[in-house]
Amino acid sequence: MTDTTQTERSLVLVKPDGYRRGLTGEVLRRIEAKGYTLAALAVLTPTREQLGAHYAEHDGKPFYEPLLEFMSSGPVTAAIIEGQGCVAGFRSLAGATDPTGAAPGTIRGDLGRDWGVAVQQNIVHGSDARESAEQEIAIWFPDHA
Ligand code: DAT
Ligand code: MG
Repeated sequence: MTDTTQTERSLVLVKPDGYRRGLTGEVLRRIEAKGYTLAALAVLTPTREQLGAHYAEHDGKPFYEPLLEFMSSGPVTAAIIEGQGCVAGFRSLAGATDPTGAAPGTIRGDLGRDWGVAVQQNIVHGSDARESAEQEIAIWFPDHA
């Protein structure tokens, strides 16, 4: 079980589709409304190097190249969020990977849909474990690693 006595961090990205659609504020609003703290915030267009490190686990999969192409197509908003249980908590706020079937009430369920590219444009990324969160923070916010 998660150790709830220890504050943890997670790495959130509002992906290029979310940024382009002006949904950064809505995503940050939901994070703050849940009670998590914004510890760092940046708008940047990801480099190939950052994306290669961030999505290393998917290297070789059929969707890897299109994913990197999409993720480098424009600015993203990157955030470090903080709070007990925030890694699992943000995954819960984000909803299932495929926005078509993601539950209503979640970011992906309320705001995402299939735009002809299946699950690719699903608005947000959130770390899936404490360890990956710390690895991802080092990629996007080396000053906060
Ligand atoms: P998540 O973002 O929910 O952690 P993931 O780590 O399995 O999901 O995949 C990373 C991203 O890659 C995901 O947000 C969208 C894209 N992706 C995953 N599976 C895909 C698929 N079958 N086809 C196209 N894109 C996919
Ligand atoms: Mg993932």
